[in-house]
Amino acid sequence: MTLGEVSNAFARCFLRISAPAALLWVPATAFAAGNDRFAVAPGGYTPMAPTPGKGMPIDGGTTFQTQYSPTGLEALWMHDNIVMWILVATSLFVLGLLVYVLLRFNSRANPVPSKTSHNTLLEVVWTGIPVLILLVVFVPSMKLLAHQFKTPPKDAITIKAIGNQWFWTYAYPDNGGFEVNSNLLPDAEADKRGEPRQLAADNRMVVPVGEPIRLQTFGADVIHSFAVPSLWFKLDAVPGRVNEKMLTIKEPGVYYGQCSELCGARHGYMPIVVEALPRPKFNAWVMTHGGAKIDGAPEAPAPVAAAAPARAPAETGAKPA
Ligand SMILES: [Cu+2]
Repeated sequence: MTLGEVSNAFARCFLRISAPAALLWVPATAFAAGNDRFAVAPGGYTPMAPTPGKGMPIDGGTTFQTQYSPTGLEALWMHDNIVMWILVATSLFVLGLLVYVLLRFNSRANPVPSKTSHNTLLEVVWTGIPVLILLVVFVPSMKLLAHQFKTPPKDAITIKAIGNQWFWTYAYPDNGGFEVNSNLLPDAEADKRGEPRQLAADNRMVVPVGEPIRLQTFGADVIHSFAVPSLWFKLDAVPGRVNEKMLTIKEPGVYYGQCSELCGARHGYMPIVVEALPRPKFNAWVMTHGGAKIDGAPEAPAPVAAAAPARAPAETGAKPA
């Protein structure tokens, strides 16, 4: 860890020390109630312009990206307020001991070494204190793990991210089953659209904001990994198995990530772009695809057995007007 990272983490610690974890953990909100769930914003879909610095790496950045998911906030809080303090204190303590030993027990200062080989009290202390430290880390870790792998509610929307060599496919089984292929945008095109180079994609994974999403990952050929740092989300996409994790995004926005498992020659060129939109706008995007339907919307009633087909004008002898 560089000095910059340590000082950055300290700065964040002071900013956030007063915020208890309980306040940062926001349970996945329920769906937009009633008609909002099925509302379709007028005007179709226009890709959202990214906010500079949000959901993407920043120049000179040395630490975690700002988080936009409940688990991300919880994990970052734990890092800043628990793990980082323990890490710094332990490092300084060990460094202090080393310096003390170097100065106090070198051959000049201490020509006749002690022959002590056991000290029961010391041994109990240096075993007991690390155990206590591990317990302090264990409790919030397990809570975080449980939150990260909480089962999504039954009516959560399912979205599949399929890793291919070397692009992503996003499937929407609850929305009629359409699929979207997502390929890297060339640098010039990314510049033109005001998106970060090497991270922009031609088609995005569009999702509803503030709702639990059942995100499933698959590998079509080799192992890939679906990872978006600003959402604290990383899940391997493995051939022959389904991995699943709940994702809730707190704010509308464009969030960038990359495949995070070495998957071959163009591993570095399969970015992930998640665009979180309010429900009506998400529905509008869904409806731009052929055969799409809004998830949870009642199926159209089956057509009633058709009456005898009308006879063609030629058969009835009628003349067209
Ligand atoms: Cu990959």
